[in-house]
Amino acid sequence: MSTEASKKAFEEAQGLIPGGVDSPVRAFKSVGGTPLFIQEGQGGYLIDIDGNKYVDYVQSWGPLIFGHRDESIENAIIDAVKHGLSFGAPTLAETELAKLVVELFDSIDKVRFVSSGTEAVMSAIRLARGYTGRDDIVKFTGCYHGHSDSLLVEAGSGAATFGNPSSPGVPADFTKHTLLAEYNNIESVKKCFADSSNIACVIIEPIAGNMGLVPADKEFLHELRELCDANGALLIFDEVMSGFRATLRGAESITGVTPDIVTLGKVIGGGMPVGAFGARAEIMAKLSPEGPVYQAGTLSGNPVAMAAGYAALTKLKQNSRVIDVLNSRAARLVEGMQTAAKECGITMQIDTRGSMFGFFFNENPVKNFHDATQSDAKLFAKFHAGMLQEGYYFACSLYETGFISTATTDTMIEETISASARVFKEITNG
Ligand code: HOZ
Repeated sequence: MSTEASKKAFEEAQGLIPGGVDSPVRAFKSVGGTPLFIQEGQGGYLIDIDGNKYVDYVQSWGPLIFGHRDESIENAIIDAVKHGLSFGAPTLAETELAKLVVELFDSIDKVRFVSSGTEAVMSAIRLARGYTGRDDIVKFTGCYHGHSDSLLVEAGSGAATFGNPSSPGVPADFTKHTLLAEYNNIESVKKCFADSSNIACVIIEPIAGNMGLVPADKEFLHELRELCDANGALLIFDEVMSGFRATLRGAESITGVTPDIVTLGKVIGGGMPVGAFGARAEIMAKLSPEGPVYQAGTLSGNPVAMAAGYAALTKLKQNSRVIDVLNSRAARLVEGMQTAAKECGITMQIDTRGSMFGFFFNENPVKNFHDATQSDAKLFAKFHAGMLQEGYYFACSLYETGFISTATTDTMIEETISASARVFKEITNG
């Protein structure tokens, strides 16, 4: 398989764009090799500019639950484009998408649309601070909530991939208000509350996807809720990644824990740039222009993006069993790979939530970021390179989650498992 065109394109891009990419994790740095430049997507497949075809387990890092070029989403976009790209004024499309979100999430009475997950979370934190009149926030090591200043502290995703989970350029004065706790460890949260009586909110990915896939224990989330209530702090569920992927009605519907604010992204835009944050009316009333907490955006609620998101969520709602079907397929995928690995003496930890899947080359269960860092990164890099050669495109970092779409067929899954068996044999023989 030749990737010459991608190599050349990467060289040129590196001279013009830092690292040749517009988002660090895409650079393939932790797995080696050259990032593939993509020509097009077709359902469950990606085709690179050398003409190689891959089964796509990244799906644009989550948004494409119906795969590439889903007909109904594509048609909705084309239709919206014909009416104009952007107005900077309200459209009916925003209200329609808002209705869907409010209907699906019990905890949300009102929602505001923005253009990215980072923006959604940054705004949600400001809202929590404005609502409580407090400054401190608690976040968990290994959780990633976008790249805004106060959240880029011990973060997962690309930040963890490159070993700089806290970034230069973020003043210490900003991050002194960010208290850190350990995922799935309630004692560490209690300590934060003991250390500060000024905590506005605790923010968590209830299904962490940015240190690999590491779901929170139910009891832990219940205890977190109780601690927040006892201390007058808000609980924010960051579901930018897990929203509409792990389950249709949010982590709250499968954990029984109701957050105060939810942040959304990825699937909610159907592949277009959309983020959102929502909460009960009393909290959202603090947001400008109803209240004093300021937040704004020229392209917020963009009509083309709203149309794509509405088409995606409508299709999901109409086919509500889809997430269960995808969960069985995702489970078959990781179980099959785990068995293939075991036959070669390799231990894999696996998990799925809906159409999200995760695996670690690790002897022990992974419950937090520290556990994740104990995984075999070299083996992951070899596995990634081997699978790419076989025509399977997995996330190029062990600190990311895998995604399947409705276009990922059972046959594709079985073929992936067989390919993984070949790759494991090659790795262990070589
Ligand atoms: N932080 C994103 C996934 N967790 C990566 C996005 C991208 O590089 O496109």
